[in-house]
Amino acid sequence: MTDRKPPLALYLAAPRGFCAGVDRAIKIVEMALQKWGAPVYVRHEIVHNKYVVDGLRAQGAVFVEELDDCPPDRPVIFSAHGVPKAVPAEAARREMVYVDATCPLVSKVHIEAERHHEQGRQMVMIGHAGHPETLGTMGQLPDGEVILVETVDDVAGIEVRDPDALAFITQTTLSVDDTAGIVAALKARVPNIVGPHKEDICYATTNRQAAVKAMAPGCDALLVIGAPNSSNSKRLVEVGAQAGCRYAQLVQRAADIDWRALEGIRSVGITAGASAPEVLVNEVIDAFRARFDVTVKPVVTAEENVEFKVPRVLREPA
Ligand code: 0JX
Ligand code: SF4
Repeated sequence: MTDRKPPLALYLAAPRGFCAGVDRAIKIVEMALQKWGAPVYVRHEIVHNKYVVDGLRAQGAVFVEELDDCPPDRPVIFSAHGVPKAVPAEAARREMVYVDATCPLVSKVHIEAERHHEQGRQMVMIGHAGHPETLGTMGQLPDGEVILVETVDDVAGIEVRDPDALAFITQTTLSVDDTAGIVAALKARVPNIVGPHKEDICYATTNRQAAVKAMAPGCDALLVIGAPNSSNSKRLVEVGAQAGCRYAQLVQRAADIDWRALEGIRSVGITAGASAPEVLVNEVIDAFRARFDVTVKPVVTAEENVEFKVPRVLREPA
Protein backbone atom coordinates (compact mmCIF):
# COMPACT_ATOMS: atom_id res chain seq x y z
CA MET A 1 0.00 0.00 0.00
CA THR A 2 1.47 3.34 -1.04
CA ASP A 3 0.27 6.82 -0.06
CA ARG A 4 1.59 8.43 -3.24
CA LYS A 5 -0.81 11.02 -4.59
CA PRO A 6 -2.05 10.64 -8.17
CA PRO A 7 -0.53 13.10 -10.66
CA LEU A 8 -2.70 16.00 -11.81
CA ALA A 9 -2.10 18.69 -14.44
CA LEU A 10 -3.78 21.83 -13.12
CA TYR A 11 -4.39 24.30 -15.92
CA LEU A 12 -4.72 27.79 -14.52
CA ALA A 13 -6.50 30.32 -16.73
CA ALA A 14 -5.11 33.80 -17.24
CA PRO A 15 -6.76 36.22 -17.20
CA ARG A 16 -9.05 35.16 -14.36
CA GLY A 17 -10.63 36.78 -11.32
CA PHE A 18 -11.00 40.46 -10.50
CA CYS A 19 -11.56 42.90 -13.34
CA ALA A 20 -10.92 46.63 -13.20
CA GLY A 21 -14.56 47.44 -12.44
CA VAL A 22 -14.69 45.10 -9.46
CA ASP A 23 -11.42 46.36 -8.10
CA ARG A 24 -12.68 49.93 -8.32
CA ALA A 25 -16.06 49.18 -6.75
CA ILE A 26 -14.52 47.41 -3.74
CA LYS A 27 -12.04 50.27 -3.26
CA ILE A 28 -14.92 52.75 -3.28
CA VAL A 29 -16.62 50.92 -0.39
CA GLU A 30 -13.34 50.77 1.54
CA MET A 31 -12.73 54.48 0.95
CA ALA A 32 -16.25 55.33 2.01
CA LEU A 33 -15.79 53.40 5.26
CA GLN A 34 -12.57 55.31 5.88
CA LYS A 35 -14.13 58.68 5.10
CA TRP A 36 -17.46 58.35 6.83
CA GLY A 37 -16.94 55.47 9.28
CA ALA A 38 -19.44 52.63 9.77
CA PRO A 39 -22.14 52.04 8.85
CA VAL A 40 -21.95 52.74 5.13
CA TYR A 41 -24.87 51.32 3.16
CA VAL A 42 -24.44 49.47 -0.13
CA ARG A 43 -27.41 49.01 -2.45
CA HIS A 44 -27.13 45.39 -3.66
CA GLU A 45 -23.98 43.27 -3.24
CA ILE A 46 -21.15 45.55 -4.38
CA VAL A 47 -20.05 42.60 -6.54
CA HIS A 48 -21.56 39.13 -6.60
CA ASN A 49 -19.23 37.38 -4.19
CA LYS A 50 -20.02 36.25 -0.66
CA TYR A 51 -16.39 36.33 0.50
CA VAL A 52 -16.01 39.95 -0.66
CA VAL A 53 -19.36 41.00 0.78
CA ASP A 54 -18.72 39.27 4.13
CA GLY A 55 -15.31 40.98 4.33
CA LEU A 56 -16.79 44.43 3.76
CA ARG A 57 -19.66 43.71 6.12
CA ALA A 58 -17.10 42.91 8.83
CA GLN A 59 -15.66 46.40 8.23
CA GLY A 60 -19.04 48.06 8.68
CA ALA A 61 -20.74 47.96 5.29
CA VAL A 62 -24.47 47.18 5.39
CA PHE A 63 -25.88 45.53 2.27
CA VAL A 64 -29.49 46.25 1.34
CA GLU A 65 -31.56 45.77 -1.81
CA GLU A 66 -33.39 49.07 -1.97
CA LEU A 67 -32.86 52.70 -1.10
CA ASP A 68 -35.88 52.45 1.19
CA ASP A 69 -33.79 50.17 3.41
CA CYS A 70 -31.17 52.90 3.97
CA PRO A 71 -31.47 55.57 6.64
CA PRO A 72 -31.42 59.04 5.04
CA ASP A 73 -28.50 60.22 7.16
CA ARG A 74 -25.95 57.57 6.16
CA PRO A 75 -23.99 57.33 2.88
CA VAL A 76 -25.09 54.78 0.30
CA ILE A 77 -23.05 53.23 -2.49
CA PHE A 78 -24.56 51.84 -5.70
CA SER A 79 -23.10 48.50 -6.81
CA ALA A 80 -20.80 47.83 -9.79
CA HIS A 81 -23.74 46.52 -11.82
CA GLY A 82 -25.39 49.93 -12.16
CA VAL A 83 -28.76 51.31 -11.12
CA PRO A 84 -31.87 52.63 -12.87
CA LYS A 85 -31.88 56.43 -13.23
CA ALA A 86 -34.65 56.67 -10.65
CA VAL A 87 -32.31 55.50 -7.88
CA PRO A 88 -29.78 58.36 -7.77
CA ALA A 89 -32.67 60.74 -8.48
CA GLU A 90 -34.49 59.49 -5.40
CA ALA A 91 -31.31 59.59 -3.29
CA ALA A 92 -30.80 63.21 -4.34
CA ARG A 93 -34.43 64.02 -3.52
CA ARG A 94 -33.89 62.62 -0.03
CA GLU A 95 -30.66 64.64 0.19
CA MET A 96 -28.70 61.48 0.88
CA VAL A 97 -24.94 61.20 0.45
CA TYR A 98 -24.35 58.64 -2.29
CA VAL A 99 -21.50 57.28 -4.37
CA ASP A 100 -22.03 55.46 -7.64
CA ALA A 101 -19.66 52.47 -8.00
CA THR A 102 -21.14 51.45 -11.38
CA CYS A 103 -18.37 50.10 -13.60
CA PRO A 104 -17.41 52.69 -16.24
CA LEU A 105 -18.01 50.04 -18.91
CA VAL A 106 -21.59 49.61 -17.71
CA SER A 107 -22.03 53.40 -17.61
CA LYS A 108 -20.83 53.48 -21.23
CA VAL A 109 -23.77 51.25 -22.19
CA HIS A 110 -26.14 53.53 -20.23
CA ILE A 111 -24.89 56.47 -22.30
CA GLU A 112 -25.31 54.51 -25.54
CA ALA A 113 -28.92 53.75 -24.62
CA GLU A 114 -29.64 57.40 -23.89
CA ARG A 115 -28.05 58.53 -27.13
CA HIS A 116 -30.17 56.12 -29.21
CA HIS A 117 -33.28 57.20 -27.33
CA GLU A 118 -32.54 60.89 -27.96
CA GLN A 119 -32.16 60.07 -31.65
CA GLY A 120 -35.64 58.56 -31.65
CA ARG A 121 -34.68 54.90 -31.76
CA GLN A 122 -36.54 52.13 -29.99
CA MET A 123 -34.16 49.90 -28.02
CA VAL A 124 -33.57 46.18 -27.75
CA MET A 125 -31.48 45.02 -24.82
CA ILE A 126 -29.86 41.59 -24.98
CA GLY A 127 -29.55 40.47 -21.38
CA HIS A 128 -30.85 38.29 -18.58
CA ALA A 129 -34.23 39.16 -17.07
CA GLY A 130 -34.05 40.31 -13.46
CA HIS A 131 -30.26 40.74 -13.39
CA PRO A 132 -29.33 44.03 -11.69
CA GLU A 133 -27.27 45.22 -14.66
CA THR A 134 -30.19 44.60 -17.03
CA LEU A 135 -32.57 46.37 -14.66
CA GLY A 136 -30.13 49.29 -14.34
CA THR A 137 -29.51 49.65 -18.05
CA MET A 138 -33.18 49.32 -19.01
CA GLY A 139 -33.92 51.80 -16.24
CA GLN A 140 -31.95 54.51 -18.04
CA LEU A 141 -34.95 54.98 -20.34
CA PRO A 142 -38.64 55.43 -19.63
CA ASP A 143 -40.68 52.28 -18.93
CA GLY A 144 -41.59 50.35 -22.07
CA GLU A 145 -38.86 51.91 -24.23
CA VAL A 146 -36.51 48.92 -24.02
CA ILE A 147 -37.45 45.44 -25.23
CA LEU A 148 -35.57 42.66 -23.44
CA VAL A 149 -34.31 39.78 -25.57
CA GLU A 150 -32.74 36.77 -23.84
CA THR A 151 -32.56 34.16 -26.60
CA VAL A 152 -32.56 33.75 -30.38
CA ASP A 153 -36.18 32.56 -30.08
CA ASP A 154 -37.22 35.84 -28.41
CA VAL A 155 -36.22 37.78 -31.53
CA ALA A 156 -39.18 36.57 -33.60
CA GLY A 157 -41.64 37.89 -31.02
CA ILE A 158 -40.46 41.49 -30.63
CA GLU A 159 -42.81 44.25 -31.71
CA VAL A 160 -40.82 46.74 -33.74
CA ARG A 161 -42.29 50.25 -34.02
CA ASP A 162 -40.19 51.31 -36.99
CA PRO A 163 -37.60 48.96 -38.56
CA ASP A 164 -35.54 52.01 -39.55
CA ALA A 165 -35.35 53.29 -35.98
CA LEU A 166 -34.22 50.36 -33.86
CA ALA A 167 -30.98 49.92 -31.92
CA PHE A 168 -29.58 47.25 -29.64
CA ILE A 169 -27.36 47.20 -26.58
CA THR A 170 -26.25 44.29 -24.41
CA GLN A 171 -25.36 43.30 -20.87
CA THR A 172 -21.57 43.33 -20.39
CA THR A 173 -21.25 39.80 -19.00
CA LEU A 174 -22.96 37.63 -21.62
CA SER A 175 -21.60 34.65 -23.52
CA VAL A 176 -19.76 36.05 -26.55
CA ASP A 177 -20.87 33.17 -28.78
CA ASP A 178 -24.53 33.05 -27.66
CA THR A 179 -24.78 36.82 -28.08
CA ALA A 180 -23.33 36.67 -31.60
CA GLY A 181 -26.21 34.31 -32.46
CA ILE A 182 -28.81 36.70 -31.03
CA VAL A 183 -27.29 39.71 -32.82
CA ALA A 184 -27.31 37.75 -36.09
CA ALA A 185 -31.01 36.91 -35.59
CA LEU A 186 -31.80 40.57 -34.86
CA LYS A 187 -29.94 41.70 -37.99
CA ALA A 188 -31.74 39.09 -40.08
CA ARG A 189 -35.11 40.29 -38.78
CA VAL A 190 -34.36 44.05 -38.84
CA PRO A 191 -31.49 44.68 -41.28
CA ASN A 192 -31.28 48.40 -40.44
CA ILE A 193 -30.89 47.84 -36.70
CA VAL A 194 -27.96 49.84 -35.32
CA GLY A 195 -25.68 48.95 -32.43
CA PRO A 196 -22.12 48.59 -31.26
CA HIS A 197 -19.49 47.03 -33.54
CA LYS A 198 -20.20 43.55 -32.09
CA GLU A 199 -21.97 43.89 -28.71
CA ASP A 200 -21.26 45.57 -25.35
CA ILE A 201 -19.58 42.59 -23.69
CA CYS A 202 -16.59 43.95 -21.78
CA TYR A 203 -12.92 43.11 -22.17
CA ALA A 204 -12.85 41.12 -18.90
CA THR A 205 -15.79 38.89 -19.85
CA THR A 206 -14.35 38.33 -23.32
CA ASN A 207 -10.84 37.51 -22.07
CA ARG A 208 -12.00 35.11 -19.34
CA GLN A 209 -14.18 33.22 -21.83
CA ALA A 210 -11.29 33.01 -24.34
CA ALA A 211 -8.99 31.49 -21.69
CA VAL A 212 -11.63 28.90 -20.77
CA LYS A 213 -12.17 28.02 -24.42
CA ALA A 214 -8.46 27.47 -24.87
CA MET A 215 -8.10 25.10 -21.92
CA ALA A 216 -11.49 23.35 -21.66
CA PRO A 217 -11.02 20.73 -24.41
CA GLY A 218 -7.87 19.40 -22.70
CA CYS A 219 -9.33 19.24 -19.19
CA ASP A 220 -11.07 16.26 -17.57
CA ALA A 221 -12.83 18.79 -15.33
CA LEU A 222 -13.22 22.56 -15.11
CA LEU A 223 -13.92 24.47 -11.93
CA VAL A 224 -15.04 28.08 -12.11
CA ILE A 225 -14.71 29.95 -8.84
CA GLY A 226 -17.67 32.28 -8.55
CA ALA A 227 -21.09 32.85 -7.06
CA PRO A 228 -24.40 31.39 -8.24
CA ASN A 229 -25.71 34.94 -8.85
CA SER A 230 -22.64 36.00 -10.85
CA SER A 231 -23.59 36.22 -14.50
CA ASN A 232 -20.04 36.32 -15.86
CA SER A 233 -18.99 33.34 -13.71
CA LYS A 234 -21.97 31.22 -14.81
CA ARG A 235 -21.16 32.01 -18.44
CA LEU A 236 -17.64 30.62 -17.91
CA VAL A 237 -19.13 27.26 -16.86
CA GLU A 238 -21.32 27.21 -19.99
CA VAL A 239 -18.42 28.20 -22.24
CA GLY A 240 -16.30 25.40 -20.73
CA ALA A 241 -19.02 22.83 -21.33
CA GLN A 242 -19.65 24.10 -24.88
CA ALA A 243 -15.91 23.92 -25.58
CA GLY A 244 -15.90 20.22 -24.75
CA CYS A 245 -15.18 19.81 -21.05
CA ARG A 246 -17.38 16.98 -19.75
CA TYR A 247 -17.47 18.19 -16.14
CA ALA A 248 -17.74 21.97 -15.72
CA GLN A 249 -18.84 23.26 -12.33
CA LEU A 250 -19.23 26.52 -10.44
CA VAL A 251 -17.79 26.49 -6.91
CA GLN A 252 -17.78 29.34 -4.43
CA ARG A 253 -14.88 27.90 -2.43
CA ALA A 254 -12.86 24.73 -1.91
CA ALA A 255 -15.50 23.34 0.47
CA ASP A 256 -17.96 23.11 -2.46
CA ILE A 257 -15.81 20.76 -4.53
CA ASP A 258 -17.38 17.36 -5.13
CA TRP A 259 -14.27 15.18 -4.80
CA ARG A 260 -16.12 11.98 -5.64
CA ALA A 261 -17.06 13.40 -9.02
CA LEU A 262 -13.37 14.17 -9.62
CA GLU A 263 -12.08 10.67 -8.85
CA GLY A 264 -9.68 9.45 -11.52
CA ILE A 265 -9.15 12.80 -13.28
CA ARG A 266 -5.70 13.49 -14.73
CA SER A 267 -6.25 17.17 -15.51
CA VAL A 268 -8.34 20.04 -14.18
CA GLY A 269 -8.86 23.59 -15.40
CA ILE A 270 -9.29 26.37 -12.86
CA THR A 271 -10.57 29.87 -13.48
CA ALA A 272 -12.39 32.54 -11.52
CA GLY A 273 -15.17 34.97 -12.41
CA ALA A 274 -14.56 38.72 -12.42
CA SER A 275 -15.91 39.06 -8.87
CA ALA A 276 -13.95 36.16 -7.30
CA PRO A 277 -10.82 37.08 -5.31
CA GLU A 278 -7.47 35.36 -5.88
CA VAL A 279 -7.39 34.14 -2.28
CA LEU A 280 -10.19 31.71 -3.20
CA VAL A 281 -8.25 30.50 -6.25
CA ASN A 282 -5.32 29.72 -3.97
CA GLU A 283 -7.62 27.95 -1.53
CA VAL A 284 -8.89 25.70 -4.34
CA ILE A 285 -5.36 24.99 -5.62
CA ASP A 286 -4.27 24.07 -2.08
CA ALA A 287 -7.23 21.69 -1.78
CA PHE A 288 -6.06 19.94 -4.98
CA ARG A 289 -2.47 19.81 -3.69
CA ALA A 290 -3.74 18.01 -0.57
CA ARG A 291 -5.18 15.22 -2.74
CA PHE A 292 -3.04 15.14 -5.90
CA ASP A 293 0.55 15.56 -6.98
CA VAL A 294 -0.20 18.84 -8.76
CA THR A 295 1.71 20.43 -11.62
CA VAL A 296 0.40 23.93 -12.28
CA LYS A 297 0.32 24.84 -15.99
CA PRO A 298 -0.72 28.45 -16.73
CA VAL A 299 -2.89 28.96 -19.81
CA VAL A 300 -2.30 32.57 -20.79
CA THR A 301 -4.45 33.86 -23.63
CA ALA A 302 -4.26 37.62 -22.98
CA GLU A 303 -2.60 40.16 -20.74
CA GLU A 304 -4.72 42.73 -18.99
CA ASN A 305 -3.59 46.12 -17.79
CA VAL A 306 -6.91 47.92 -17.48
CA GLU A 307 -7.33 50.07 -14.40
CA PHE A 308 -10.15 52.45 -13.58
CA LYS A 309 -9.53 55.54 -11.52
CA VAL A 310 -11.08 55.59 -8.10
CA PRO A 311 -12.22 59.05 -7.02
CA ARG A 312 -9.47 60.30 -4.66
CA VAL A 313 -11.97 62.08 -2.50
CA LEU A 314 -15.50 60.78 -2.27
CA ARG A 315 -17.62 63.84 -2.61
CA GLU A 316 -21.05 64.48 -1.37
CA PRO A 317 -23.51 65.59 -4.05
CA ALA A 318 -23.95 69.35 -4.24
O1 0JX B 1 -23.44 39.02 -12.29
P1 0JX B 1 -22.31 39.80 -12.91
O2 0JX B 1 -21.35 38.98 -13.65
O3 0JX B 1 -22.83 40.95 -13.72
O4 0JX B 1 -21.57 40.52 -11.70
P2 0JX B 1 -20.37 40.13 -10.75
O5 0JX B 1 -20.23 38.67 -10.60
O6 0JX B 1 -20.54 40.92 -9.51
O7 0JX B 1 -19.11 40.63 -11.57
C1 0JX B 1 -18.60 41.90 -11.48
C2 0JX B 1 -19.53 43.01 -11.83
C3 0JX B 1 -19.84 43.01 -13.28
C4 0JX B 1 -20.53 44.02 -13.82
O8 0JX B 1 -20.58 44.08 -15.14
FE1 SF4 C 1 -16.84 46.27 -15.64
FE2 SF4 C 1 -16.62 44.10 -17.18
FE3 SF4 C 1 -15.87 44.00 -14.68
FE4 SF4 C 1 -18.46 44.21 -15.28
S1 SF4 C 1 -17.12 42.48 -15.71
S2 SF4 C 1 -17.36 45.31 -13.67
S3 SF4 C 1 -18.33 45.53 -17.10
S4 SF4 C 1 -14.94 45.29 -16.28
